[in-house]
Amino acid sequence: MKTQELRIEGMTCSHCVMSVKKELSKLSGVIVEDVQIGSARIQIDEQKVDEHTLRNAIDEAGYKIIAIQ
Ligand code: 9UX
Repeated sequence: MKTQELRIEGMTCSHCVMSVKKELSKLSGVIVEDVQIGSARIQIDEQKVDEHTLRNAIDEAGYKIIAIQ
């Protein structure tokens, strides 16, 4: 497992936080550690999850990843 920090554009309220949490939680191989307005800290299983998967999930929630660290 590897910790990743996502910078997310378009989140402005606590409901956005809930949506992002929910979407990331659906992914097999992701443990959501913390989500705040504009960012998410997760742990990923690199065998199961890549950058593309994360970007798709956040798109699905209606937001956009602007950086992955
Ligand atoms: Mo809050 Mo977020 O009303 O897209 S859900 S701004």
